[in-house]
Amino acid sequence: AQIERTLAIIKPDGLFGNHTDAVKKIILESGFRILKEKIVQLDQESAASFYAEHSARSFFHSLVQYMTSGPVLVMVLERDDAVSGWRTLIGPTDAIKAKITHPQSIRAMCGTDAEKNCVHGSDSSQSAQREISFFFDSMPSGLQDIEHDEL
Ligand code: YYY
Ligand code: MG
Repeated sequence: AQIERTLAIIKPDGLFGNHTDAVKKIILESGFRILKEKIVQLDQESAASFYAEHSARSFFHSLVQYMTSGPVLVMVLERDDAVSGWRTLIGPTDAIKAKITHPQSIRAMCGTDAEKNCVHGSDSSQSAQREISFFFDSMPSGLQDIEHDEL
């Protein structure tokens, strides 16, 4: 096990559905530290850039519309094996399937379908570095920025 960081996002349906407190409770009870967090309203260009790897997919346009439909809460999480640990907690991409196969997962709890799945998690440590830098270096200001003390 090694200490690493990952990027978590509570997506617009998570914020609108008032799932923020429940998701944060799971994060903290699972031993993560939230190093940074901010609320961001993505525009079309930044949402498309964040999901650039999916730009050729049929769901891309709809995904960008959804991710810009309201604010998101972006967090840097730190823990042993943070990347795989957070992916395990959120569960499968499709929240409909998650409700059947991974009923305890966060996406089963607060997601709706394969698009409105409540939360994001980086899929590798390489992705985590890119995504953390995307939100906290190249896009420094959010609607609300909180820097927690790094002990
Ligand atoms: O990493 P993860 O979020 O679990 O799934 P990806 O395959 O990377 O897809 C990113 C994002 O795209 C997903 O969270 C919702 C959306 N999406 C979709 O709208 N419809 C699909 N069939 C697959 C993914
Ligand atoms: Mg992904």
